[in-house]
Amino acid sequence: MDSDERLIALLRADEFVSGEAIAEALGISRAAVAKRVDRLRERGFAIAAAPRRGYRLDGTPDALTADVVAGKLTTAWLGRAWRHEASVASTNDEAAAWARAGAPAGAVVVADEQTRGRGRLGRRWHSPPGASLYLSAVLRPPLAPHRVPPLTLAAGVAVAEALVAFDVVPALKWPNDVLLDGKKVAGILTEMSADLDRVHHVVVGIGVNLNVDAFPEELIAIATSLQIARGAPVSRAEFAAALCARLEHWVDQFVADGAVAVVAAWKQHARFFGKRVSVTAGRDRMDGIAEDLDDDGALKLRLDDGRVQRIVAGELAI
Ligand code: BT5
Repeated sequence: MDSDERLIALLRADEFVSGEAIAEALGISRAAVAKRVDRLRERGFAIAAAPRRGYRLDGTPDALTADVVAGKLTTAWLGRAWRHEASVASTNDEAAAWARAGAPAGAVVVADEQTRGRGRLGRRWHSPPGASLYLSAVLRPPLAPHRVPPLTLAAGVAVAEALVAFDVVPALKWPNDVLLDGKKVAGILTEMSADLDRVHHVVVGIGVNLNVDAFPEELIAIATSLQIARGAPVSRAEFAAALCARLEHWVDQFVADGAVAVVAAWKQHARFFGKRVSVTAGRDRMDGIAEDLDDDGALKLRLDDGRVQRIVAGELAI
Protein backbone atom coordinates (compact mmCIF):
# COMPACT_ATOMS: atom_id res chain seq x y z
CA MET A 1 0.00 0.00 0.00
CA ASP A 2 1.25 3.49 -0.75
CA SER A 3 0.75 6.26 1.80
CA ASP A 4 -2.57 7.43 0.29
CA GLU A 5 -3.91 3.89 0.38
CA ARG A 6 -2.91 3.49 4.03
CA LEU A 7 -4.67 6.72 4.96
CA ILE A 8 -7.83 5.73 3.04
CA ALA A 9 -7.83 2.37 4.76
CA LEU A 10 -7.79 4.14 8.15
CA LEU A 11 -10.63 6.53 7.35
CA ARG A 12 -14.20 5.39 7.96
CA ALA A 13 -17.46 6.31 6.28
CA ASP A 14 -19.66 5.97 9.36
CA GLU A 15 -17.65 7.76 12.01
CA PHE A 16 -14.88 10.23 12.62
CA VAL A 17 -11.36 8.95 13.22
CA SER A 18 -9.20 11.34 15.22
CA GLY A 19 -6.24 13.03 13.60
CA GLU A 20 -4.15 11.81 16.48
CA ALA A 21 -5.04 8.15 15.89
CA ILE A 22 -4.26 8.50 12.19
CA ALA A 23 -0.98 10.27 12.91
CA GLU A 24 0.02 7.51 15.28
CA ALA A 25 -0.95 4.70 12.92
CA LEU A 26 0.99 6.26 10.05
CA GLY A 27 3.89 7.41 12.20
CA ILE A 28 3.62 11.02 11.03
CA SER A 29 2.67 14.36 12.60
CA ARG A 30 -0.88 15.68 12.73
CA ALA A 31 0.12 18.49 10.38
CA ALA A 32 1.31 15.86 7.91
CA VAL A 33 -2.05 14.07 8.22
CA ALA A 34 -3.85 17.32 7.35
CA LYS A 35 -1.60 17.69 4.30
CA ARG A 36 -2.32 14.17 3.11
CA VAL A 37 -6.04 14.70 3.61
CA ASP A 38 -5.78 17.77 1.38
CA ARG A 39 -3.98 15.72 -1.23
CA LEU A 40 -6.77 13.13 -1.21
CA ARG A 41 -9.36 15.89 -1.56
CA GLU A 42 -7.51 17.09 -4.64
CA ARG A 43 -7.92 13.59 -6.04
CA GLY A 44 -11.69 13.82 -5.56
CA PHE A 45 -12.17 12.18 -2.16
CA ALA A 46 -14.81 13.88 0.00
CA ILE A 47 -13.40 14.02 3.52
CA ALA A 48 -15.19 15.80 6.35
CA ALA A 49 -13.04 17.35 9.06
CA ALA A 50 -14.37 18.42 12.45
CA PRO A 51 -12.41 20.01 15.29
CA ARG A 52 -11.63 17.52 18.08
CA ARG A 53 -13.42 14.71 16.24
CA GLY A 54 -11.11 14.15 13.31
CA TYR A 55 -11.82 13.01 9.77
CA ARG A 56 -14.60 11.07 8.07
CA LEU A 57 -14.68 9.63 4.52
CA ASP A 58 -17.87 10.86 2.83
CA GLY A 59 -17.15 9.86 -0.74
CA THR A 60 -14.57 8.34 -3.05
CA PRO A 61 -13.91 9.60 -6.58
CA ASP A 62 -14.92 7.46 -9.54
CA ALA A 63 -11.34 6.52 -10.15
CA LEU A 64 -10.08 3.06 -11.06
CA THR A 65 -7.07 3.30 -8.79
CA ALA A 66 -6.19 0.44 -6.44
CA ASP A 67 -7.12 2.41 -3.32
CA VAL A 68 -10.63 3.19 -4.58
CA VAL A 69 -11.38 -0.23 -6.07
CA ALA A 70 -9.91 -2.24 -3.18
CA GLY A 71 -12.69 -1.03 -0.87
CA LYS A 72 -15.29 -2.41 -3.26
CA LEU A 73 -13.70 -5.70 -4.28
CA THR A 74 -15.26 -8.84 -2.86
CA THR A 75 -12.97 -11.31 -4.62
CA ALA A 76 -10.50 -13.77 -3.16
CA TRP A 77 -7.84 -13.58 -5.88
CA LEU A 78 -9.00 -11.69 -8.95
CA GLY A 79 -7.95 -8.05 -8.82
CA ARG A 80 -5.98 -8.45 -5.60
CA ALA A 81 -2.92 -7.30 -7.55
CA TRP A 82 -4.15 -4.16 -9.32
CA ARG A 83 -2.48 -1.66 -11.61
CA HIS A 84 -4.12 1.48 -12.87
CA GLU A 85 -2.68 3.61 -15.67
CA ALA A 86 -3.97 6.91 -17.03
CA SER A 87 -3.17 6.03 -20.63
CA VAL A 88 -1.66 2.97 -22.29
CA ALA A 89 -1.56 1.57 -25.81
CA SER A 90 -3.50 -1.55 -24.78
CA THR A 91 -4.17 -3.00 -21.33
CA ASN A 92 -3.76 -6.47 -22.87
CA ASP A 93 -0.16 -5.62 -23.77
CA GLU A 94 0.49 -4.24 -20.28
CA ALA A 95 -1.00 -7.33 -18.65
CA ALA A 96 1.00 -9.68 -20.89
CA ALA A 97 4.23 -7.84 -20.05
CA TRP A 98 3.38 -8.02 -16.35
CA ALA A 99 2.56 -11.73 -16.71
CA ARG A 100 5.97 -12.36 -18.33
CA ALA A 101 7.55 -10.47 -15.43
CA GLY A 102 5.82 -12.77 -12.94
CA ALA A 103 2.42 -11.23 -12.20
CA PRO A 104 0.30 -13.49 -9.98
CA ALA A 105 -2.86 -15.12 -11.28
CA GLY A 106 -5.65 -12.59 -11.02
CA ALA A 107 -3.46 -9.54 -11.57
CA VAL A 108 -5.49 -6.81 -13.25
CA VAL A 109 -4.48 -3.82 -15.35
CA VAL A 110 -6.99 -1.03 -15.98
CA ALA A 111 -6.53 2.20 -17.87
CA ASP A 112 -8.56 5.38 -18.23
CA GLU A 113 -7.70 5.48 -21.92
CA GLN A 114 -6.16 3.24 -24.58
CA THR A 115 -4.38 4.76 -27.54
CA ARG A 116 -4.27 1.47 -29.46
CA GLY A 117 -7.09 -0.57 -27.95
CA ARG A 118 -7.34 -3.83 -29.88
CA GLY A 119 -10.17 -6.02 -31.04
CA ARG A 120 -9.71 -9.40 -32.69
CA LEU A 121 -7.81 -9.86 -35.97
CA GLY A 122 -6.07 -6.51 -35.68
CA ARG A 123 -9.27 -4.49 -35.42
CA ARG A 124 -9.41 -1.39 -33.23
CA TRP A 125 -11.30 -0.92 -29.98
CA HIS A 126 -12.48 2.65 -29.59
CA SER A 127 -11.14 3.62 -26.14
CA PRO A 128 -11.78 7.29 -25.28
CA PRO A 129 -10.51 8.64 -21.92
CA GLY A 130 -12.28 8.62 -18.60
CA ALA A 131 -15.70 7.16 -19.29
CA SER A 132 -15.30 3.42 -19.83
CA LEU A 133 -13.65 0.32 -18.54
CA TYR A 134 -10.60 -1.20 -20.22
CA LEU A 135 -9.57 -4.12 -18.06
CA SER A 136 -7.17 -7.00 -18.60
CA ALA A 137 -6.79 -9.88 -16.18
CA VAL A 138 -3.85 -12.28 -16.02
CA LEU A 139 -5.00 -15.87 -15.59
CA ARG A 140 -2.87 -18.96 -15.10
CA PRO A 141 -5.35 -21.79 -15.54
CA PRO A 142 -3.92 -25.29 -15.07
CA LEU A 143 -5.31 -26.37 -18.44
CA ALA A 144 -3.99 -27.70 -21.71
CA PRO A 145 -3.93 -24.86 -24.28
CA HIS A 146 -6.71 -26.38 -26.41
CA ARG A 147 -9.05 -26.22 -23.40
CA VAL A 148 -8.64 -22.48 -22.90
CA PRO A 149 -11.09 -20.96 -25.45
CA PRO A 150 -14.24 -21.23 -23.28
CA LEU A 151 -12.59 -18.68 -20.96
CA THR A 152 -13.89 -16.09 -23.43
CA LEU A 153 -17.40 -17.39 -22.81
CA ALA A 154 -16.80 -17.28 -19.05
CA ALA A 155 -15.81 -13.61 -19.41
CA GLY A 156 -18.93 -13.00 -21.49
CA VAL A 157 -21.15 -14.45 -18.76
CA ALA A 158 -19.31 -12.31 -16.19
CA VAL A 159 -19.91 -9.12 -18.19
CA ALA A 160 -23.55 -10.05 -18.73
CA GLU A 161 -24.11 -10.67 -15.03
CA ALA A 162 -22.36 -7.43 -14.06
CA LEU A 163 -24.63 -5.57 -16.49
CA VAL A 164 -27.73 -7.25 -15.06
CA ALA A 165 -26.69 -5.93 -11.64
CA PHE A 166 -26.87 -2.45 -13.19
CA ASP A 167 -30.49 -2.95 -14.29
CA VAL A 168 -30.14 -3.69 -17.98
CA VAL A 169 -30.80 -6.82 -20.02
CA PRO A 170 -27.74 -7.86 -22.03
CA ALA A 171 -27.60 -10.31 -24.91
CA LEU A 172 -24.54 -12.41 -25.68
CA LYS A 173 -23.47 -12.96 -29.27
CA TRP A 174 -21.05 -15.76 -30.04
CA PRO A 175 -18.22 -15.77 -29.42
CA ASN A 176 -17.18 -12.51 -27.75
CA ASP A 177 -19.78 -9.74 -28.04
CA VAL A 178 -22.08 -8.33 -25.40
CA LEU A 179 -25.04 -6.35 -26.69
CA LEU A 180 -27.62 -3.98 -25.22
CA ASP A 181 -30.62 -3.12 -27.35
CA GLY A 182 -28.99 -4.89 -30.29
CA LYS A 183 -25.79 -2.81 -30.16
CA LYS A 184 -22.38 -3.73 -28.84
CA VAL A 185 -21.67 -2.53 -25.30
CA ALA A 186 -18.66 -4.74 -24.59
CA GLY A 187 -16.09 -6.90 -26.31
CA ILE A 188 -13.64 -9.50 -25.08
CA LEU A 189 -10.18 -10.27 -26.40
CA THR A 190 -8.57 -13.39 -24.95
CA GLU A 191 -4.88 -13.89 -25.69
CA MET A 192 -2.68 -16.76 -24.60
CA SER A 193 0.99 -17.53 -24.23
CA ALA A 194 1.58 -21.28 -24.26
CA ASP A 195 3.78 -24.17 -25.29
CA LEU A 196 2.09 -27.02 -27.10
CA ASP A 197 1.14 -28.69 -23.85
CA ARG A 198 1.32 -25.95 -21.22
CA VAL A 199 -0.26 -22.54 -20.71
CA HIS A 200 2.12 -19.84 -19.46
CA HIS A 201 -0.59 -17.27 -19.04
CA VAL A 202 -3.87 -16.09 -20.49
CA VAL A 203 -4.84 -12.44 -20.69
CA VAL A 204 -8.57 -11.79 -20.76
CA GLY A 205 -9.15 -8.25 -22.01
CA ILE A 206 -12.56 -6.72 -21.51
CA GLY A 207 -13.75 -3.38 -22.84
CA VAL A 208 -17.11 -2.08 -21.60
CA ASN A 209 -18.62 1.21 -22.77
CA LEU A 210 -19.86 2.69 -19.51
CA ASN A 211 -20.49 6.44 -19.30
CA VAL A 212 -20.09 7.15 -23.01
CA ASP A 213 -22.77 9.47 -24.37
CA ALA A 214 -21.71 9.63 -28.02
CA PHE A 215 -19.77 7.49 -30.49
CA PRO A 216 -17.81 8.40 -33.61
CA GLU A 217 -19.67 8.22 -36.91
CA GLU A 218 -18.52 4.72 -37.85
CA LEU A 219 -19.74 3.21 -34.56
CA ILE A 220 -23.05 5.06 -34.06
CA ALA A 221 -25.12 2.33 -35.67
CA ILE A 222 -23.41 -0.59 -33.94
CA ALA A 223 -22.23 0.59 -30.50
CA THR A 224 -23.94 1.63 -27.30
CA SER A 225 -23.02 2.23 -23.66
CA LEU A 226 -24.44 1.28 -20.29
CA GLN A 227 -25.25 4.95 -19.70
CA ILE A 228 -27.21 5.20 -22.96
CA ALA A 229 -29.12 2.00 -22.19
CA ARG A 230 -30.08 2.83 -18.61
CA GLY A 231 -30.29 6.60 -18.96
CA ALA A 232 -27.90 7.36 -16.11
CA PRO A 233 -24.15 7.10 -15.52
CA VAL A 234 -22.63 4.43 -13.31
CA SER A 235 -19.63 4.33 -11.02
CA ARG A 236 -16.78 2.81 -13.02
CA ALA A 237 -15.18 1.48 -9.85
CA GLU A 238 -18.44 -0.20 -8.76
CA PHE A 239 -18.80 -1.76 -12.17
CA ALA A 240 -15.18 -2.94 -12.22
CA ALA A 241 -15.58 -4.55 -8.79
CA ALA A 242 -18.84 -6.26 -9.82
CA LEU A 243 -17.21 -7.53 -13.00
CA CYS A 244 -14.19 -8.90 -11.13
CA ALA A 245 -16.48 -10.78 -8.72
CA ARG A 246 -18.41 -12.44 -11.53
CA LEU A 247 -15.24 -13.16 -13.52
CA GLU A 248 -13.60 -14.82 -10.56
CA HIS A 249 -16.71 -16.96 -10.02
CA TRP A 250 -16.87 -18.18 -13.61
CA VAL A 251 -13.14 -18.76 -13.98
CA ASP A 252 -13.15 -20.82 -10.77
CA GLN A 253 -16.17 -22.72 -12.02
CA PHE A 254 -14.57 -23.40 -15.39
CA VAL A 255 -11.26 -24.56 -13.96
CA ALA A 256 -13.00 -26.80 -11.41
CA ASP A 257 -15.69 -28.37 -13.58
CA GLY A 258 -14.94 -27.63 -17.23
CA ALA A 259 -16.97 -25.72 -19.75
CA VAL A 260 -20.43 -27.25 -19.30
CA ALA A 261 -21.79 -24.90 -16.61
CA VAL A 262 -20.18 -21.87 -18.26
CA VAL A 263 -21.76 -22.77 -21.58
CA ALA A 264 -25.16 -23.32 -19.94
CA ALA A 265 -25.00 -19.91 -18.25
CA TRP A 266 -23.81 -18.30 -21.48
CA LYS A 267 -26.76 -19.74 -23.38
CA GLN A 268 -29.20 -18.18 -20.93
CA HIS A 269 -28.06 -14.75 -22.10
CA ALA A 270 -27.91 -15.60 -25.82
CA ARG A 271 -30.63 -14.24 -28.06
CA PHE A 272 -29.57 -15.45 -31.50
CA PHE A 273 -30.48 -19.13 -31.42
CA GLY A 274 -32.97 -20.06 -34.13
CA LYS A 275 -31.89 -17.09 -36.24
CA ARG A 276 -30.31 -17.15 -39.65
CA VAL A 277 -26.64 -16.16 -39.42
CA SER A 278 -23.49 -16.02 -41.51
CA VAL A 279 -20.31 -17.28 -39.97
CA THR A 280 -16.91 -16.33 -41.31
CA ALA A 281 -14.03 -18.52 -40.24
CA GLY A 282 -10.78 -17.62 -41.94
CA ARG A 283 -11.60 -17.62 -45.65
CA ASP A 284 -14.71 -19.76 -45.28
CA ARG A 285 -18.20 -18.39 -45.02
CA MET A 286 -21.16 -20.50 -43.97
CA ASP A 287 -24.82 -19.60 -43.77
CA GLY A 288 -27.40 -21.35 -41.69
CA ILE A 289 -29.47 -21.36 -38.56
CA ALA A 290 -27.59 -20.87 -35.26
CA GLU A 291 -28.87 -23.88 -33.43
CA ASP A 292 -27.02 -24.27 -30.17
CA LEU A 293 -23.63 -24.31 -28.48
CA ASP A 294 -21.87 -27.59 -27.89
CA ASP A 295 -20.72 -28.43 -24.37
CA ASP A 296 -17.25 -27.08 -25.19
CA GLY A 297 -18.62 -23.77 -26.47
CA ALA A 298 -18.41 -24.53 -30.21
CA LEU A 299 -21.26 -23.09 -32.29
CA LYS A 300 -23.61 -25.58 -33.92
CA LEU A 301 -24.79 -24.24 -37.25
CA ARG A 302 -27.54 -26.02 -39.21
CA LEU A 303 -26.60 -25.64 -42.85
CA ASP A 304 -29.20 -25.40 -45.60
CA ASP A 305 -28.66 -29.04 -46.57
CA GLY A 306 -29.64 -30.07 -43.03
CA ARG A 307 -26.17 -31.00 -41.81
CA VAL A 308 -25.02 -29.53 -38.50
CA GLN A 309 -21.57 -27.97 -38.64
CA ARG A 310 -19.53 -27.38 -35.49
CA ILE A 311 -17.60 -24.11 -35.55
CA VAL A 312 -14.85 -23.62 -32.99
CA ALA A 313 -13.80 -20.07 -33.89
CA GLY A 314 -15.26 -17.48 -36.19
CA GLU A 315 -17.18 -14.31 -36.73
CA LEU A 316 -20.94 -14.22 -36.64
CA ALA A 317 -23.22 -11.81 -38.49
CA ILE A 318 -26.94 -11.92 -37.77
C1 BT5 B 1 -13.68 -7.19 -29.62
O1 BT5 B 1 -13.11 -7.37 -30.83
O2 BT5 B 1 -14.86 -7.01 -29.41
C2 BT5 B 1 -12.69 -7.23 -28.45
C3 BT5 B 1 -12.54 -5.90 -27.80
C4 BT5 B 1 -11.66 -6.01 -26.57
C5 BT5 B 1 -11.31 -4.67 -26.02
C6 BT5 B 1 -10.57 -4.79 -24.72
S1 BT5 B 1 -10.38 -3.25 -23.91
C7 BT5 B 1 -9.26 -3.93 -22.79
C8 BT5 B 1 -8.37 -4.87 -23.60
N1 BT5 B 1 -7.27 -4.15 -24.21
C9 BT5 B 1 -7.33 -4.17 -25.55
O3 BT5 B 1 -6.49 -3.66 -26.31
N2 BT5 B 1 -8.42 -4.87 -25.94
C10 BT5 B 1 -9.16 -5.38 -24.81
P1 BT5 B 1 -13.89 -7.61 -32.18
O4 BT5 B 1 -14.91 -8.70 -32.00
O5 BT5 B 1 -12.84 -7.77 -33.20
O6 BT5 B 1 -14.70 -6.28 -32.42
C11 BT5 B 1 -14.05 -5.11 -32.88
C12 BT5 B 1 -15.12 -4.29 -33.60
O7 BT5 B 1 -16.04 -3.73 -32.67
C13 BT5 B 1 -14.54 -3.10 -34.35
O8 BT5 B 1 -14.13 -3.47 -35.64
C14 BT5 B 1 -15.72 -2.12 -34.37
O9 BT5 B 1 -16.63 -2.46 -35.40
C15 BT5 B 1 -16.41 -2.42 -33.08
N3 BT5 B 1 -15.97 -1.49 -32.01
C16 BT5 B 1 -14.78 -0.87 -31.84
N4 BT5 B 1 -14.75 -0.17 -30.71
C17 BT5 B 1 -15.97 -0.32 -30.13
C18 BT5 B 1 -16.54 0.15 -28.93
N5 BT5 B 1 -15.88 0.92 -28.07
N6 BT5 B 1 -17.82 -0.23 -28.66
C19 BT5 B 1 -18.51 -1.03 -29.49
N7 BT5 B 1 -18.02 -1.51 -30.64
C20 BT5 B 1 -16.74 -1.17 -30.95
